[in-house]
Amino acid sequence: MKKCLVCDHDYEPFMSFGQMPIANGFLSKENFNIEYFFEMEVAFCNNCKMFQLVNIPEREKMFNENYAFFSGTSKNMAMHFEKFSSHVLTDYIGDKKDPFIVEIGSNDGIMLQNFAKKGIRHLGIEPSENVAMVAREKGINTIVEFFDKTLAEKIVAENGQADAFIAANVMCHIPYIKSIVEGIKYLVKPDGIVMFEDPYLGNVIQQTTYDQIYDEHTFLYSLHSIKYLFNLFDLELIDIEPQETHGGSMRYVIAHKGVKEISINVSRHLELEKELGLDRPETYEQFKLNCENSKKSLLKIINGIRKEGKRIVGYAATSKSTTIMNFCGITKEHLDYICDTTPIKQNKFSPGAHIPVKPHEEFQKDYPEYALLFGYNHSKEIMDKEQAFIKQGGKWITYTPKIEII
Ligand code: DWN
Ligand code: SAH
Ligand code: ZN
Repeated sequence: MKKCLVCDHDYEPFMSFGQMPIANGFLSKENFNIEYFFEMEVAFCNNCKMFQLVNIPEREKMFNENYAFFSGTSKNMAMHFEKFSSHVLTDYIGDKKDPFIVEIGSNDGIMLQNFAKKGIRHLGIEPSENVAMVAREKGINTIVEFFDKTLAEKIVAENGQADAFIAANVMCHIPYIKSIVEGIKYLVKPDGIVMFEDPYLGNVIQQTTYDQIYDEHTFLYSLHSIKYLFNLFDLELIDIEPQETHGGSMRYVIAHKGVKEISINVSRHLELEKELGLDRPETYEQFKLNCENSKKSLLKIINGIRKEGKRIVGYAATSKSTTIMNFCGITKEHLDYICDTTPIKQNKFSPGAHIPVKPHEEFQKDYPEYALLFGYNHSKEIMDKEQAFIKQGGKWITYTPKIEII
């Protein structure tokens, strides 16, 4: 019997995606034979309603000085975080004197640059040294550490408590989440605010975007599970704001219990989650079937094109694509290569499937007939810049929101 990471109840995994590599572990040929794999099983805890991975690789295997994801690769995400920052300042900081903002998973500074530019006191906590250095070069105060309760105590001793604790796409990455929430409780001022966003379980279930499941994503949160988790430490969910980023995310606003007014949005959305069945195990049994059907349909399209002898290139070597390729058994027989704008990924091979990753220029030099859109969460940004591919007859294969050729 396995135990829930949040409430310690026993659970049974409801599905295995099979052997998976490190999603951002792009590698060279010499390292093929020492590549690390783990069995990617998922479970739903019917007590605290947390959706979670069963086996989780050591954190240093994922987050280290060779971390391959640089947040700054998307212009639209930079705009998104500019709005996030203004929202924090306007609606939650107001005219507070000398506010102090703490962000975890601050990566290359895509969020904190907006506070730094305004001369606002800030601190980024980012364990992946290479991305943290990019932030430091931009003048953003960053420490190369993993956040937890112990680090929270150190930060408070050195800087005092924070007015705002913010995070994007990192709270769901941390199996020792209880130590994080305990740290937040200690770090944030009595009238302070916690605001974070992560891919939303509701979107994953509704759109069968199972590619949001990979080593880094220990949890997929819902209002139900977040409410339970923060309540353990006398913190409460006071508002939520659905987001379109990363294929559907949820932003959670949290405060110390009893201090701030709770928006009607919270109870309304909890009801919606019940209608969706996010609080019931049967939903996940159905999700499993949906994942298997999605795999079959995608392979049918890809195999059909390959039978005609036409070429397919993967577009954007996202972490999510690691799950798609390894679960569906997509290999270099299917994709010539994957194009991506991130230098550290280029001229290496994709994790597990070992498909070459090439610079974006390669794609523009010699268009294939089809491109498999792994970066669907950036589709607007990508479509805008790939007008020439489309005009000369290039087609996209998409697997969300629908499996189709467009
Ligand atoms: O949760 C996470 C999110 C925030 O970022 C992390 N665990 C890891 C990462 O997930 P991802 O790799 O799935 O994120 P993206 O933003 O979907 O990946 C973008 C990738 O696509 C990068 O490798 C850059 C590439 N890209 C590209 O080649 N051309 C992106 C854009 C916008 C483009 O035009
Ligand atoms: N916030 C950025 C980056 C998300 S990727 C964005 O939304 O684009 C997740 C980041 O969290 C990685 O840079 C990783 O190194 C970092 N991370 C992982 N565990 C962490 C921890 N315990 N404390 C702080 N950051 C952590
Ligand atoms: Zn639980």
